[in-house]
Amino acid sequence: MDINTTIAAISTAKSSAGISVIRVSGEDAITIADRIFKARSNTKLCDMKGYTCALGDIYTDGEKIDECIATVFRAPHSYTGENVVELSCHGGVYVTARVLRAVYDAGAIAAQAGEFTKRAFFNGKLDLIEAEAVMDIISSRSKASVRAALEVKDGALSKQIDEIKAALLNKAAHLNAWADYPEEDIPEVEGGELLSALTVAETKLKDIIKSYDNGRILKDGIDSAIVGKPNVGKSTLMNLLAGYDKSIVTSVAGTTRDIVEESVSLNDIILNLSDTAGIHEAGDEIESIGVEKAKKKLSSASLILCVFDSSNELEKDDLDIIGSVKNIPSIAIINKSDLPQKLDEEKIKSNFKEVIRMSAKNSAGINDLINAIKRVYAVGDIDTTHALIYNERQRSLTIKARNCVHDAIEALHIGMTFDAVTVSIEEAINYLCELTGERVTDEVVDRVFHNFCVGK
Ligand SMILES: Nc1nc2c(ncn2[C@@H]2O[C@H](COP(=O)(O)OP(=O)(O)OP(=O)(O)O)[C@@H](O)[C@H]2O)c(=O)[nH]1
Ligand SMILES: [Mg+2]
Repeated sequence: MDINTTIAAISTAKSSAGISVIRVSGEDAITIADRIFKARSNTKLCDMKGYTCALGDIYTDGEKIDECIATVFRAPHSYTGENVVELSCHGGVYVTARVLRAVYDAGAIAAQAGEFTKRAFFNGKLDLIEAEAVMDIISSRSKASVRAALEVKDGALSKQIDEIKAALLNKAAHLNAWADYPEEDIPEVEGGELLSALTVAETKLKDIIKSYDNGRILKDGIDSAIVGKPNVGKSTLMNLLAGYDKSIVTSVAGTTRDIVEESVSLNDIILNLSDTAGIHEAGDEIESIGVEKAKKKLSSASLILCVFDSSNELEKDDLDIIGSVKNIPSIAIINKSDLPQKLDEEKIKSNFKEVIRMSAKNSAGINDLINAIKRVYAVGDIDTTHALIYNERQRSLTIKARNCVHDAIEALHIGMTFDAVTVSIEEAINYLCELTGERVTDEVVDRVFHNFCVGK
């Protein structure tokens, strides 16, 4: 990436819309925009202050191609930290592409995927964790995950990491000074104090590592299988949660043969649902393949929505299914509550922590189900104002840093020299610097921005 160039890209979705934004960033952004933009007030963009805008038209070869609003941002007060002009033009796919072409012809070059955010990183506007959060905000599918990603973007996680790093740096500096300059009047390193500082750092790192599971739940959702014997209403439940007819529903037992998948967002939680074939002694080959697939899904899912038909008595197939979900987080759904009830619920209640009654056909009981899922996964307890780590890169570096702090604590415990302790603390600091991007290779930076879209 050549940071001296001026780049441009369409920053909004490439489809017909009310407006589209073309973002131009780099030292020459304002000069380039002035070559094609004529303000109705005749003001030149280069004479405008940052955070101001003008209404005008875009011209190419003397031909007016669109009217637009140009907003000027002056370095360093912009998203990238560079001069930026955002041209908000009409959102037609063709007209937007023409305006972008005009910007290229005036001297800008095409931005790479994630290049605006990459420049923001190189210009110190964001650290690597905050840059990753930008992508998380864009890809968020639930209110809670946006909230959590915004916290990270605003620096909540970086602040915690910086605090841990500062405490470790403080100790490493003291240890080094004390070892390297014995003739100076440097106060002796006190083992107890060092140990307690390291223990605090380790606890904080452990808490951050623990937040990963919550981060994954909020971001990627919970893999959930809808299981039960045939005809209990699994597909009806699937359709209710999906909000449309995803699965085929009939009164014939054995309707669903294959796995039907859909990802749904319910308030603060995302469920990656799999509707499965009714589990029982299958009559034909096709059905038995479906039943095998259902059993496999049952054993791999993170959450089981186990459906029972309350208008019928409990049968052996139901009991077998109850037996196979024993060690998996499960919710018993006693369906068809609108019909005369024949099911003895006691057997179910004694096997499930969460039992809810619903009528999937009449959309009754869905809130009880959502609340039960939240209780099973303690989603309501996830503190989205407390920074969560979201990805493997962050998790593995935090674990490595924590292991080094742990090694330092062990070294102290077994009475090793302070030199050995210092080495482990410095290693932990290096991992934390890599986490925030202070010390990081180009390869890592490229990997982080690899998944970004063009225009961001
Ligand atoms: N009265 C009533 N009928 C329901 C309810 N839920 C589902 N049904 C009916 O039960 C029948 C079976 O529903 P499905 O959703 O296809 O059941 P399934 O468990 O997916 O069945 P298979 O795919 O065959 O295993 C259909 O006729 C549904 O309309 C309910 O809450 N109340
Ligand atoms: Mg079905």
